[in-house]
Amino acid sequence: MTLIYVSRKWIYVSFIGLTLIICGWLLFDEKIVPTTKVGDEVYVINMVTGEFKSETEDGKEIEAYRWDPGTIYIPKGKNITLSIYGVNGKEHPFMIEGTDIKGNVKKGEETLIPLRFDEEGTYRLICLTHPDISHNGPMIAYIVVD
Ligand SMILES: [Cu+2]
Repeated sequence: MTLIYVSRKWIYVSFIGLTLIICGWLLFDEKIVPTTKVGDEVYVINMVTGEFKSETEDGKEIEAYRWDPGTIYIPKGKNITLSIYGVNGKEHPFMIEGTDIKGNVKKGEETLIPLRFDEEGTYRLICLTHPDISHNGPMIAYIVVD
């Protein structure tokens, strides 16, 4: 009789313990998925690195690396994430004019850049390897904030 009572008690304790573990796991699991949070918008702008290639009439090969799209629009004071996926070109170290933002985009890798501009204007995203025509550019994108 005593033995049966103890095992029942043990079953209840185990059941409650297991329920707590499952609930805890579900709560923890929800916390590590930030995009499911209600009211917390995640605004991502996607960009890739591209390349234009051509040949002149005298047989000279010309090329220009590009950020694609070349112009993006961001509302003033809004937190966004700029995602840049490296497709063409081995790597593109970059800076955003008028900010401290610097980084690098490598082939086959996604670079995520958190952005927020509190002042209106046009900010240039410049590849430091391909900044102008003489360096296989201009690899410049325009970030329009309004
Ligand atoms: Cu580049």
